[in-house]
Amino acid sequence: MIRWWVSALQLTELFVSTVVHLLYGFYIFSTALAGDLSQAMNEWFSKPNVHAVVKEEEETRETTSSLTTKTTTSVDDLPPIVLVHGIFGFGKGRLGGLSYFAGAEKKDERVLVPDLGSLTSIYDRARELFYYLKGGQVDYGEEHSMAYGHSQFGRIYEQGHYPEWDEDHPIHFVGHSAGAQVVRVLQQMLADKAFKGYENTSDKWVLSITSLSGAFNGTTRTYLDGMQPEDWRNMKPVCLLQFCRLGTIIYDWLDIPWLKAYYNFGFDHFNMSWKKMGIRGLIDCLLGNIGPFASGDWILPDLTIQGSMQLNCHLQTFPDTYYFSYATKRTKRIFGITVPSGIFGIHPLLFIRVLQMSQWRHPPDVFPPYKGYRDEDWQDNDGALNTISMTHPRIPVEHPSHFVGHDSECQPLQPGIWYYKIVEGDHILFVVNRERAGIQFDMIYDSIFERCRKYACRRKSRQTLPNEILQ
Ligand SMILES: *[C@@H]1O[C@H](CO)[C@@H](O)[C@H](O)[C@H]1NC(C)=O
Ligand SMILES: *[C@@H]1O[C@H](CO)[C@@H](O)[C@H](O)[C@H]1NC(C)=O
Ligand SMILES: CC(=O)N[C@H]1CO[C@H](CO)[C@@H](O)[C@@H]1O
Repeated sequence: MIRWWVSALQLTELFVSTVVHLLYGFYIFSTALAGDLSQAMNEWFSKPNVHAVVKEEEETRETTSSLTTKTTTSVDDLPPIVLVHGIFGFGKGRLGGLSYFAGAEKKDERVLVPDLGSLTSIYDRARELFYYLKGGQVDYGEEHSMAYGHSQFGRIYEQGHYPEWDEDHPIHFVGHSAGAQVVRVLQQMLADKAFKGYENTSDKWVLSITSLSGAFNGTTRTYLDGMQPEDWRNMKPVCLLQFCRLGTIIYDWLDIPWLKAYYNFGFDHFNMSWKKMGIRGLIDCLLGNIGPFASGDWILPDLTIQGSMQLNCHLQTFPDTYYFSYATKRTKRIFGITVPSGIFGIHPLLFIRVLQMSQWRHPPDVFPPYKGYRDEDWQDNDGALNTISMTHPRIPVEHPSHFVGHDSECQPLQPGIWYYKIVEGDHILFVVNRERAGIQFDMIYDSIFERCRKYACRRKSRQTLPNEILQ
């Protein structure tokens, strides 16, 4: 009787959490869509004689010419700032032109917003990002693609978005959530000279990395959503992520062109469309014999604590790159218990997620992810990631870091150290919907872009170091 009661409870919990998560996803996109629509309306009404669809390139050119009159450097000399999205994210041109970064890309003359697939693994995203910038056909690497059962070659970028990219033309990266880890992996690949035909790559191709709620140490959210703490590459048989898996497989198999142009999970290199694998392949995929979810080459395993540790083992913090990180937190401690900090200014669905994560306990019968793991360390969170994971890379080894209470504390900014701030806010405060963050939105992005522009050229700045370049 008790046993029956328990499983009924578990089922109810599963049902409730599924509904909550679906609504949460829906919430993100609906607020974003609403924001986008109202923006489109504004543009429509404020510029009645301009064609409704203004090409972004034209816009950039306009600002370019107005800028060149003001300053002596032309926009083409500025290092691009590349905004890298996280899980379920998307780049420029998806979802009807919606902006994942809530329009922050308009704050600077030279910003790129690549589209790296919303559920693909961190490794695959990093490979993709390289070719997006350099141009050419994405090469996932022979060894990796054999190991994970996907094609070695992927999408073709006819034209790179920054083909001159090299040590003398380095780039600033800003990553949100998993995007921050993607950039670290890419920098390591550059240092390891991991791109065939590009033997000259080095860590110095990256001028700075700024992380917004970056996923460095993994998140307990993955276990709450269904990854197994004891077997982190696999999901529980019944869980929220299973719905996500089924949905993705069917979406990719149906392969409806306009739908995929609108939104893409990024698994094209797994050949999951009906044309390529037929009914049999679909069944094999659904049964978990083939595909990204079977081999573990997708984003969720990379976001578990164990998966992050495995990635971090190979990732360095480099001495010539500037690192900055904004960790978000929506919890506080009262009488030794971690609880969400207030119910105002947070969406009820996010509130539930924050609460869930603050109550997470590692199952006592399962080996902890690392020696010295404590639940208390992982209770502060922003609804998607644990705050401890976002400040700087910590496991298995801690990287140099410096907590910034006030901006004046990091003068002058040194390369090779992770400067971090802790910001009161939830995980999606700085993406999708600009209105939610209010004035904080502009403050954060303005300071990021300003910092990037101050460190525009490493070579020149080297000569003027140490005291001239301040933030
Ligand atoms: C996927 O299909 C392409 C041809 O469309 C083929 O070259 C490639 O080898 C296939 N990959 C896998 C993993 O089957
Ligand atoms: C690699 O860099 C060296 C100097 O740093 C340069 O002489 C050489 O041409 C570069 N090779 C390629 C393929 O870009
Ligand atoms: C939360 C946290 O920091 N988790 C671990 C990250 O890495 C450090 C260093 O190994 C551990 O001490 C932390 O407990």
